[in-house]
Order: sequence, then structure tokens, then C-alpha cells
Amino acid sequence: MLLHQSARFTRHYSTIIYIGIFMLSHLSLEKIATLSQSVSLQQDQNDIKFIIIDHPLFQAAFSLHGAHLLHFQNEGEPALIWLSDTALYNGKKAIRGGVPICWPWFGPAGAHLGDDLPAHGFARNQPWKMSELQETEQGVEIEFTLTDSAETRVMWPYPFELRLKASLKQQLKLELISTNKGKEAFNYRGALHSYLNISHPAAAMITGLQQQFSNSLQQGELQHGDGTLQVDQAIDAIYKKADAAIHLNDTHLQRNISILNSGNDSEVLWTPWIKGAKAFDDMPDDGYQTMFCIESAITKEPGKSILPGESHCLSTLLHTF
Ligand code: TA6
Repeated sequence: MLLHQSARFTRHYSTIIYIGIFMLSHLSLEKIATLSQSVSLQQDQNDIKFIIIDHPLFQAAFSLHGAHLLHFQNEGEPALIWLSDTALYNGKKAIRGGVPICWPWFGPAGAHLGDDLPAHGFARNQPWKMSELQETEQGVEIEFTLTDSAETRVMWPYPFELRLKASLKQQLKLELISTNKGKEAFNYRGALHSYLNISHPAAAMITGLQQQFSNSLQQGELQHGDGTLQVDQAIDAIYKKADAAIHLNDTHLQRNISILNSGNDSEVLWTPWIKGAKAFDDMPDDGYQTMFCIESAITKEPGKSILPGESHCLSTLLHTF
């Protein structure tokens, strides 16, 4: 159990105690409600709320800010998801690491929406509600919901419902379901921007990629690889959608991560590398050494069109073997 055993105290309601999931132990969380056998609602001193899951088979954590998966770790295994030790939890900035939800655009909003809008959309910086929770011996199904508001309509003039369904067993499935609640069609782009935990760049090899990709570091120039990628430099590449699962093999951890996406038109692979990590105030300078992003994404303009009353699902399924 990667719980901070030292942080596991006897629970007395009066003395506010918490089980600090290892990756969040730098936050002093106060338990405010037990939601099921393994699931509790906790909050930090800024009243940012977290769902903490300490199931016999795995641990996980979400922030209600952005319905942001922060942590997932199978019992007896290294963490699957990377989270920055210096992430900011101020309810204004997207949390660095985990699986940020990029929606309803990916990257810059584009001139047609406004160049002053936040990169990767607004969903990851909005307060979501937990709408469903089911726990069994095999795992936890949990769902979060976001609907349009005066604030979102200023940025993006469409009524919507956005649901994140997380199915946590000994694998992790995230489904982002966009529903058009308005009277006119809208197009959206986005990503489940998964930060995966690696032991070291030299140990990480990615296979199962399409050969063609556009290299954002070379002005989006179309390039061809051999379907594999070694993590040995700054990478920001949009690959055509893989036909099957992508594999991240980590020779030091002796672990393979299988990433199977659907509803996407591409996968984005990214590491800020040395210079990029130094430039982030919410990532340690050496943070690039233990993370790599493989994202299930809709990046192609004009995006996925959804008719009034219709829905679309963008998903990613991660498991280790
Ligand atoms: O997914 C790759 C990317 O678009 C990179 O270009 C970089 O901007 C990264 O996302 C992180 O973006 P963020 O807004 O979370 O700092």
C-alpha cells in the first residue's frame, strides 16, 4: 500500500485526521463525508474538494475542480498516473499532471472563438459535481458532471452537458461524454490529457503508433516514424489515430502500459523535456524525468460535430501487464 503509513492515524472525528494518499500527502486534507466503503469526500484549506478512493485493489483520487483524476495505483504496483509535487490547487489553474480534461477545444481556442481564451478549453478549470457513485468488490464506478453556465457561454455560446465516467477496476477507463443541449449543432475538440508515470526517459519505449505524425515543435510539419518512439528529447507530436492499443514499455519498472482510445481522431504525445519543465512554475525542474503524456484527442479542425440532443464519447482505457 503506497499510503503514507505514517499518515495513517486512528480516526477520531474531533481530531481531523486523514489517510494521505501518497501522491497527495503534501496537501492537508480534511475528511468531510464518507461516500461508500472506500470512497470519501475531503477538502483542503482552500475548500477545494477531493474524492479519495482507498479500495482494497487500488487507490485513486480526483479533484472536483476539473473532474481531474489525480492518482491511480493498483495495489502492489507503481503509480500509473503522474502528478506534479508542485501542482497548484487554487481552483483557478489546471492541476499539473493526472488526466486534465481539455474541452471544448484543444490547444489555442482559435481566432473564431477568441485568442484571449485559455489553452485547452475551460472544462479543466470549472467546478464539477459528482453525479454517480457505485462501489463493488471489483472496483468503483464514479461519474462527474458539468453543464453550461453564464461564465462558459461567454467563452463558448452553446448549452451542453459534459460527463466524465470513470470505471476503476484493475484497469482505468475514462469516458468523456459530450451532449448538445441546445438547438444548433456544435463542434468540439479536446483530449483526455493523461500524464503517465515512468521510471526514467531512457527506460521508456512507446510502440503501436501510426507512422505519420505532425510535429508541433517543427511548425506542425508532417513527419514519418516507424511507429515507435524513444523518450530522449522534447516531444510534442500529433499522431493519426492508432489502429489498436499503444504500449508504453518501462524496462526499469518492468511494466507495460496499454493505452486503447476511442472516439478520438488522434493521439498526442508530449514531454516538455528539460527546458519546458524549467519554464513551468507547477512542475519540478526534473519532473520531465518521470512523466510522459499519451492523450486520447480530437485535434483535427473543425472538430467533432454534435447535433442537438446528440452525444459523443471520447475515451481512454489504461491497463498494465
Ligand atoms: O498535449 C500537448 C500540449 O498541447 C503541449 O503543447 C503543451 O502545451 C501541453 O499540452 C501542456 O499544456 P498546459 O496548458 O496544460 O500547460
